[in-house]
Amino acid sequence: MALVLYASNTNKNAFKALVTAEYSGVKVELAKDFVMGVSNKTPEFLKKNPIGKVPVLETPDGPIFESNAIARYVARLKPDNHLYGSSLIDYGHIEQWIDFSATEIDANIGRWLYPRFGYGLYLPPAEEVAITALKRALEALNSHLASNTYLVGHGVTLADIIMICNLSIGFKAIMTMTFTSQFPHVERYFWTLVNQPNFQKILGDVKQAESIPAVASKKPAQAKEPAKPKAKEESKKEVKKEESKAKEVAAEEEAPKPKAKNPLDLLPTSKMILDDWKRLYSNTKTNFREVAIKGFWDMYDPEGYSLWFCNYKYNDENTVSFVTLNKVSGFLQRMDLARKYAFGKMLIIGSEGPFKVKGLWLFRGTEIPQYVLDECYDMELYEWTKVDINDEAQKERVNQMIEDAEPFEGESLLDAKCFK
Ligand SMILES: N[C@@H](CCC(=O)N[C@@H](CS)C(=O)NCC(=O)O)C(=O)O
Repeated sequence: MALVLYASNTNKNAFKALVTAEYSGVKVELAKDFVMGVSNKTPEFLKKNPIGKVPVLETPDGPIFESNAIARYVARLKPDNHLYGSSLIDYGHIEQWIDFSATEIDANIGRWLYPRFGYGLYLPPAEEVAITALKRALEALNSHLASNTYLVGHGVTLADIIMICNLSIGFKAIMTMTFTSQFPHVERYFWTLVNQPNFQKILGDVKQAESIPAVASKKPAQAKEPAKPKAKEESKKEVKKEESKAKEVAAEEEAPKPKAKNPLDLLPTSKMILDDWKRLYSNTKTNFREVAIKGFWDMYDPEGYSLWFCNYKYNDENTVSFVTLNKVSGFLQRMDLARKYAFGKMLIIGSEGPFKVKGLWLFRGTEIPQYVLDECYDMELYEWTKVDINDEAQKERVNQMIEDAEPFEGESLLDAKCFK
């Protein structure tokens, strides 16, 4: 008889046990009629897991909660299961990677993703810390996978199952190709395993996130009023609300929504055509000041566009040239979402570290577009100052940045990158 697992059919934590069951020839099935947010709040369920979270596995000897513990139990149902390796040291390494996956990968993906989904407070510096920690973990994983097909030994183990399930929510919901391409061995490992029949059967076709989800809501949490006894109608409404919230949670990743028009497309028409400027910039090879810079100011429309200086907040960390250059390239890649509405120049300044990173950006609209601030996390890493075009000194600084003038503010340039 199959063991019953309480969870929705999109829950990556439940997938751990289900994939393990596939590899082990054990029967585990999802509880029928389970509704996330409702079924797991009943007194009956709370006896199985007092915290009311899923997954929970019902066994002949009682329930088990915590997805990794459940997956371990399922693996152990098969004696001498190859998922646990073939030696004590394999076992040690499998447990090592399971813990690494939980604490370094899953936790940091969650700290990045869930506040954006509105589960928890969204704080840009906290997000930055989570992304840095996740990158550190993925770099370590990437190095290991540079010379290993699997985490341990020469076949799939429980460590791979748990790692792939944890990575799956990241790949599906927030880790775009721009992000994961920094970790090519992790990409190869993930796509190879997730397409193995035993994973495919449970996870289905996995599609990588194309963009970083926008922050769901920035409203500060309201102080809760003391609970009042609810009228019958009101509590019915509450149940309905719970149910629809439950459905949202169960969906785990949102279904693609029809694309809303970018608010920048609704702005009054501007006399400045961004593509004309980008073309002029690219095609001007000589007399840059007289042709490109003059052309820029001739076409610049301060009502339809704005200019911004940016200054990296953590320049003292830019001690290694290629790391600094990669950081700026990553920023420009992530700005891809603004290609139709922006032009930028980024200067990496100095002949030796720490290098200064300063830039100039032209944005459609008189403010920095809100969706760029929300969706490109690098924006937080810079101080932004609006250019006062009535100030000749600031205008001259704009000119120097557009033309990569050297020396810039008394220093040579390590590099200049253009976003167009
Ligand atoms: N560490 C737990 C995490 C369980 C967990 O966070 N479950 C979520 C769904 S993926 C849940 O039940 N949330 C409902 C709630 O927080 O009430 C595990 O691995 O099983």
